[in-house]
Amino acid sequence: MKLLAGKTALIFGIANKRSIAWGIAQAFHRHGAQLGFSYAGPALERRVRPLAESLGVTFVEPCDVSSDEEIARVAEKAEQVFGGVDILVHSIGFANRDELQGPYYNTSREGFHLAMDISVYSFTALARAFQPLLRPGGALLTLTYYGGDKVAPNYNVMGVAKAALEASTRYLAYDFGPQNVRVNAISAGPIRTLAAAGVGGFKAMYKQFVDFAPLQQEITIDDVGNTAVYLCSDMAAKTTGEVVFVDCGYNILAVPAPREMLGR
Ligand code: NAD
Ligand code: 0WE
Repeated sequence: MKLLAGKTALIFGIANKRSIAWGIAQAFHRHGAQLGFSYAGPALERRVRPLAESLGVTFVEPCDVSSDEEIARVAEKAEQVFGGVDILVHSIGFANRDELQGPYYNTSREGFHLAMDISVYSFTALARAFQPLLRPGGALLTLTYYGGDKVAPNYNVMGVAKAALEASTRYLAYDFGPQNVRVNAISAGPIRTLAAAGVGGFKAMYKQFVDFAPLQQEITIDDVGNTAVYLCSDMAAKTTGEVVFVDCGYNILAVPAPREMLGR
C-alpha cells in the first residue's frame, strides 16, 4: 500500500547517500510521494543532483538555513512549482567540531549560538516560512538524538541543542494543531553518516550500542525512512508533538550491559 500517494514532500538535509534524509527520501519515493530536495550549498550540488535524478526528482534547490532570505526563496519556489506542500522534513544539525570534544563548559558563546541557529532555530524558521503553504493533513518532521535527554560524552552543545529542538517540536505541534498539521521528531540511534564521521569515540560507541540494545542490531537510514513514512502519513493522523525512538530499544535501559556478562 502506498501511504504517501498524492502528497508532496520537501526534504532538507541530504548531503550524500549515507544521509538520514536520503533514507527518508527513498522511503517516501517507495510510498508514492512527489519529492523536492534542498541542500546546504553549492559544494554539495554534485552529490545531491545524481541522487535526485535517480528518483526522478527535479525540484533541487540550495538553501543555507542560517539565511532567512534563502529560506524565503525556497518557499516561494515551492509555491510556484507545487502550489502547496504536505510534508516538510528537517534533517539538519551542525556544531563546530571543536565543541564536540572535551568538557561541555568549554563551549564558546559563538559556538553555542551557531549550534542553536543551525540545529534548532532553522526548524522553526522553516515552519514559519512554509506555514501558508502547508495543507491540512500535513506533517513536519525533524531528527533528534538521545543526547538531548541524557548525557552522551562529547555530544556537548549538540545535546543542549537537541533538547531545545524537541521542545520546539512540542511548541510547533501546539501552534499547527488548529491547521491540522502534525509536528514530530524521530530520535535515531547512532548511524555512520557524514555528521558522525570523525567524531571521537563514535566507533566504540557504535559497537557497544549493538551489544547493549535490546534488538542487538544496527540502525540504518532505511529504518528511519520507514518510521518517517508512518509519522508523515495518515497512519499517524492523531500523533503530534512526539519524539519517536528508532533505536533498537536502547533508550529503555537503566543499566546498559552486554548479555554475555549476565549469562543470557
Ligand atoms: P548528514 O551530515 O548526512 O546530514 C546533516 C545535514 O545538515 C547535511 O546535509 C548538511 O549539509 C546539513 N546542514 C548543515 N548545515 C547546514 C546549513 N547551514 N544549511 C542547510 N543544511 C545544513 O548527517 P545525518 O546523520 O544524516 O544528520 C541528519 C540529522 O540526523 C541531524 O539533525 C543529526 O543531528 C540527526 N541524527 C543523526 C544521528 C547519527 O548517528 N548520524 C543520530 C540521531 C540524529
Ligand atoms: O547529531 C549528530 C551529529 C552532530 C554533529 C556532528 C558533527 C561532526 C563534524 C554536528 N556537527 C558536527 N560538526 C562537524 O564538524 N549525531 C547524533 C551523531 C553523533 O555526533 C556525536 C555523537 C553522535 C552519536 C558527537 C559526539 C559524540 C557522539
